[in-house]
This record gives sequence, C-alpha cells and structure tokens, in this order.
Amino acid sequence: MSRGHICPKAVALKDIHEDPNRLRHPVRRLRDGWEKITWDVAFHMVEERITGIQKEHGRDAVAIYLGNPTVHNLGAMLYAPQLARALRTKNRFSATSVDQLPHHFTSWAMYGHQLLLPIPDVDHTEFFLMFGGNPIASNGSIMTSPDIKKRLGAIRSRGGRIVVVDPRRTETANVADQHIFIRPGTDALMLAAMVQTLMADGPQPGRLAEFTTGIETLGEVVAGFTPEAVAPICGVEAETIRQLTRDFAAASAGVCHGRMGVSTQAFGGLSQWLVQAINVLTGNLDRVGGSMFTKPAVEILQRLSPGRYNRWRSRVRGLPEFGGELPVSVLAEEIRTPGDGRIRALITNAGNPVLSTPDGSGLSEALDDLEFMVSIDPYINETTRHADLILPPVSPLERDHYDLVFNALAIRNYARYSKPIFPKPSDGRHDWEILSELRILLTDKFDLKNRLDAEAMHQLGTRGQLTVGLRTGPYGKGFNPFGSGLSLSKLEESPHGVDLGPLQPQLPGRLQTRNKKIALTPQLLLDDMKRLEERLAQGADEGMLLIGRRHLRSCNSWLHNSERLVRGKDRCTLMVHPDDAVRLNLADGGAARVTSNVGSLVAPVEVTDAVMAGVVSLPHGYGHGRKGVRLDVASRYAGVSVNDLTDPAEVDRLTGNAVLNGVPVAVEPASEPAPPPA
Ligand SMILES: Nc1nc2c(c(=O)[nH]1)N[C@H]1C(S)=C(S)[C@@H](COP(=O)(O)OP(=O)(O)OC[C@H]3O[C@@H](n4cnc5c(=O)[nH]c(N)nc54)[C@H](O)[C@@H]3O)O[C@H]1N2
Ligand SMILES: Nc1nc2c(c(=O)[nH]1)N[C@H]1C(S)=C(S)[C@@H](COP(=O)(O)OP(=O)(O)OC[C@H]3O[C@@H](n4cnc5c(=O)[nH]c(N)nc54)[C@H](O)[C@@H]3O)O[C@H]1N2
Ligand SMILES: [Mo]
Repeated sequence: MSRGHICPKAVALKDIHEDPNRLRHPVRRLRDGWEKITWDVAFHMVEERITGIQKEHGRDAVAIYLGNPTVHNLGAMLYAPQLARALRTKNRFSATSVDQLPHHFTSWAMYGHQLLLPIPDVDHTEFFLMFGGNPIASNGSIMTSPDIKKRLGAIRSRGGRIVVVDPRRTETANVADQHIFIRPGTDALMLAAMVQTLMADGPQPGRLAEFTTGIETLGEVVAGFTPEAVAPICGVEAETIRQLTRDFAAASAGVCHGRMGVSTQAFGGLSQWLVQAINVLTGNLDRVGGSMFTKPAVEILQRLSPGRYNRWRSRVRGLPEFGGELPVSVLAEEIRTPGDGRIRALITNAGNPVLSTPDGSGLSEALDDLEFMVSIDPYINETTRHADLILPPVSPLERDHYDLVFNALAIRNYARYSKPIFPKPSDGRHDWEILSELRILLTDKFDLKNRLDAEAMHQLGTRGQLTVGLRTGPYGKGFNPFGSGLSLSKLEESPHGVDLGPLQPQLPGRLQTRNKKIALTPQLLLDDMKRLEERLAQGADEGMLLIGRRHLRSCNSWLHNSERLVRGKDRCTLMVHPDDAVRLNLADGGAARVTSNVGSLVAPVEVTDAVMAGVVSLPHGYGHGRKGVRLDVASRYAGVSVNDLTDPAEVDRLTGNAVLNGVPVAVEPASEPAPPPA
C-alpha cells in the first residue's frame, strides 16, 4: 500500500515513545504542580466527581470532547463512543465539527449514511480536480493514500490532468497541471456555477440516472449562479470556470474532491453537496477512476448510526445536533453561561481544543470555570493543564493497531494489523482499558442492558472485537473454523497488510437510503441555497482574509515535542502576498500584528506570491508558550495559535461546522518583535 514510502512522523514515534514529558502514570493537579497517583485512586475520583455532578445538576452538566487521534486509535475507536453514550448527555463534542462534519452531513442526506464517504480513485483517474486539500502535506484526507506524490505524478504520466483550486499555491498545486486561486470562503459559489454549466450543457449521469432522484430540479436551483455572476466574488474568471467544467465533463473518468479547506467555511455543507453533485452529473460517482466507495474488511457502517439531525439544539445558541454531537464552537459558551443545563464537568480524550477550536484562549479561560475536568492524554499541554486529573495511555509502540476508519477511507481496499513493538509496562493502561473502565463506572447503575454490554465488551477487548469484525466482514470466513477468508491470524501473518484490490463500483447496492436511490436534491440543502443567494447578492468583498496551512512534519497540535520534527526553518509564519506587503508596509522577516473580531497576535512575516493577494496564511497547532505546559521541546518552538483569531460565532449555519478559513482580519506592522521561532 505504501510502496516503501514512509512519513517522517512515523519515524518520530520513537521520540514520543522515549519522550521524558510523556506521562507514564495518572497525575492529579495540586495548587502548585502535579502529583502521581494510582489508577485505583484516579478511577475512583472520576466516578465520584462525574456521578456526583450529574446527580446534582443533571446529565447534561457533564460534557465530553473526543479529539482527532481517537479516530486513529483502535482501542479508542472501539470504546470512546460507548463511553460518550454512557454519559447520556446532550453535550457531546468532537473534532468532527472543526473538520469534516459537512462530509458526514451530505453523505447522510444523499447516500443515507454519514460514513458512506466517496473516495477519489486516484490510481485510475484521468482528471483530479481538488478544492481545498493539500495531500502532499496531509497525505490525503478522506482519501488515505500513502506515497501520494508519486500517485499524483502517475496521473500526469498517463496523460491525465490535475487541477487544484486553492487560495494558496500549495505543494500539491506545484505538481498540478493548473492551479486556480480562489477567494477564501467562496467555493460554494464557484461549485454552483459549475453545476449550472453542467445543467445548461445537459447533465450526463449515465447509469446513475436509474437510481438518482432530483436531477430535473437541480437546474432551477442553480440557475442564477452563472459563471459570470460568481466570477467577481470568487476571483476566478468566468471563462476559466466554464472551460474547467467542460474539460472535467469530457474526461473519460474524473473526480472532484473537496476537503478541509472547503469544509471549514461558512458554506461547508453546500460546498460538499455541490462537489457530490458535480460527480453525479458527470457520471463519475461510482465509476472506476471517479469517486468511489470502499469495501473495508471490517464493516464500519453498522457500528455507527446512519446519522440524525436536529434532535436537540445547544442550550445557549440553539445550534443543531448531528449524529449525537453538538458543534464544538459552542463549548465555551455552554460552560460560561449560567442556568439549567450548564456544563460543569468535562472529559477530554485525545484532544487539544485550546489550540484546535475557535477562540481557543476563550475556551482556555472557560475551562477554569469547570468544577471538574479529566483528560485521557499522554501530555500536559495547553488543554490538559486545566484538568484535575490526567489519565495517560501507553505509548503508540506499546499497543496494537488496526485502522478501522482510515482503511475504510483508503484509495484501495486494504487491511493491516500492527502488533505492539514493545510489551505494555506492568502498570500501564491501554486507551481502551481506560475508556472501558470509565464506561463501566459511569453507566447508570439501573441500566442493566448497558452494564452487561459494557462488561462483555471489556472481556472481548480490542483483539476480540477485531476478530469478530474481520470474520463477519465482507472478506471474512465467518465462524467456520475451516473457512479460508480473512481473519486476524491471517493479518498477523502478513505484517505488510493484505491487499484486497482496487475500489469497485457498488451502486446502487451499497446505498443506505430507504429507497436505494441517490437523493441529489435533499430539502435541507435546497433550503440552505437561500443563504448562498444572499451571498451572491452581496457581491465581491474586500479586506484581508486569513486561511490555515499544514506542514508535512506537523500533526495538528501535538507533534511539536519531537526535535526532529520541529527543527529547521520557522514554520509558524504569516504568509503575505508581495502586493499586500508593500501596501501594508510589512517586510519579509519582520513582525505583523494580526487582529480579528476575537483576538490579536504577532507573527513573523513571510512575503511570498504563493498566497493570493488579499489573503494571509498561518498554520494551526502552535502557541505552546503558555504557562503550565509541560512540553520542553514544543515550548522552545512555541509559535502563536491561529485559533486565537478564529471566531466561534462563525459557523456553517446548516451543519454547525466551524469557520476556520476565510476569517476577516486586519494586518499591520507590529510594534513589538514576533515571539520565538516555531
Ligand atoms: N502533515 C500533516 N498531515 C495531516 C495533518 C496535519 O496536521 N499534518 N492533519 C490531518 C487531518 S486531522 C486532516 S483533517 C487532514 C486535512 O487534509 P487536507 O484537507 O489536505 O488539509 P490541508 O493540508 O489543511 O489543506 C487544506 C487546503 O485548503 C486551502 N484552503 C483554505 N481556505 C480555502 C478556501 O476557502 N477554498 C479553497 N478551495 N481552499 C482553501 C488551504 O490553503 C490548504 O491548502 O490532514 C491530515 N494529515
Ligand atoms: N485554524 C485551524 N484549526 C484547526 C484546523 C485547521 O486546519 N485550522 N484543523 C482542524 C482539524 S482537521 C482537526 S482534526 C482538529 C484536531 O483537533 P484536536 O483533536 O482537538 O487536536 P489535536 O492536536 O489532534 O490533539 C491531539 C491530542 O491527543 C493527544 N493524543 C495523541 N495520541 C493519543 C492517543 O493515542 N491517545 C490519547 N488518549 N491521546 C492522544 C495529544 O497529546 C493531544 O493532546 O483541529 C482543527 N483545528
Ligand atoms: Mo482533521
């Protein structure tokens, strides 16, 4: 699968394993430091405080936040969602709402299941059209694709084409045939114009027409969004949009993929829907070389509900729930606003929302208002320093792994099981053991069914659950001892993994909608088009907009404590276009003050024409120079946090996803020097 390619972050697992800052036992916060405690004392304390607060103030008084590494961890994937459900609180949060929530929303609305996410068939496509993704840095997202640089190169070698639409000329744009600058936050308009063009030219869904509803109505919905109408707002020529659309439609197999950059904006839901519509209208959904569904060895569709929406709303701002979770942008206000249902206790698992969610500094202050906070995390970082108690799991090299989620989102059907490299220390706990224990302790005493389930799952463990998952999966041998299909022992014999072949067309069979049809025009999305019409009527805007950035050797907020990953040129810089630099009197290497609605910070300036004029870019995940953070290396490369500028008030009103890109900012020369380099 990786064809010998190795990510520098994988090599750095050694540094995490050996890191003296990594916690090896539970700690409790004292007034002036941290005290080592036993697991028994720690678990007892959590049980007492959490159940006490729920008894006194109601179930919703306890909140839980699941961070991104939860999804990259077999044990956490199998046990964290159950813990969250056991709390029976409406205040469940995760990194989903600062990332890919619009993908889940559109897959639920169109294909009937939030996890039925189409994946670009990179190895066979003839036209890769990418909005807001930079796989050469990120390794591909909702598109697990190791060795992506060569895979992209192969598209061009076989005569195919790559087009990247991005406000920055990224590392990926540099290997593309064409890069199109777009004004941040306006993708939904450009995508609508592409759909308008396709509808006007005559859609070509091919065999998809047999099981797709709503093709006829789509034309009316996008009629006003002509390339001419959107061009001045997007900063893209009308002719460029029209030609791109026609070239894409003419390709024998093409895929339009929109990722993080278009998900985390005010029209995230609409953007992801329009991306899907383009693939359907060109017949590229479920086509070899197009946008395809995987057939993972462990079926994950059954593990999670297909998706629910708006069963409850957040108490203060009234934002809708999706899939049992509220948008994390409301977390701080739910802690700070007095009244019934106020959050008084918080559990975080593998998350660092102080650096990763909008107005992180505001959240940081709110965390101090909590009566109790417990974090399951190996580090004392910007978030966990607020906890009363930290429960650290063993190192990544002391546990086994099977990628439940990212195998299911990969560009090939593939399965791999990794054994632990080192035995677990005698007093160490796996993520799953911590989460399972907490679930048992926090499940209602009278909820017999869930108590039994919790005990049974604890007995089964990760290996047991994986064994069952593989055997009952589409390649499994079931429970026939003489069967020959895929099993855990087979995977153990194949440390490089088992290739289950390229993605195959699976529609309409794999659709999870009740009528087994693709819903091309779900009502919720049609309704939201009114908001886009209003945006169109507003016309072009001016002023500086802030976007983010990822680097190969960073991973969100948490790999900056590895010297080999952070050394070298400063990465936490503010990229500024040369024209803006002249206009704003900013010098390369100087310091700029960036101010938004929410906050202000000083960052070193990097003048480059790789960003579009009118746009500045700052990476996220930095800002380690805070009091109480115990990350010796990261603190020396502290940088500043872009999420001290992002605004929790700005969300995609349809899905509740945070707006992290296209943030209005003022930029000026700073009177003080920039903080130490990151
Ligand atoms: N090295 C590394 N790899 C990672 C991660 C990491 O932190 N570091 N994080 C992992 C995670 S959690 C995720 S979700 C994935 C994300 O993977 P990707 O989706 O590839 O994320 P980014 O690399 O941030 O690319 C987003 C792009 O969107 C662009 N963009 C910003 N605003 C707009 C806009 O308004 N319109 C358009 N069209 N583009 C815009 C940005 O300039 C950027 O190039 O990466 C994963 N892989
Ligand atoms: N402005 C801006 N903000 C962003 C983004 C952006 O592009 N721009 N990207 C967003 C995206 S895509 C995401 S996914 C979020 C991520 O947001 P979060 O998930 O909140 O943040 P991470 O930095 O991934 O935090 C990971 C935490 O998990 C811990 N950890 C690592 N491995 C393990 C483990 O195996 N077990 C346990 N228990 N803990 C572990 C680390 O110590 C760290 O505390 O950030 C989002 N925030
Ligand atoms: Mo993410």
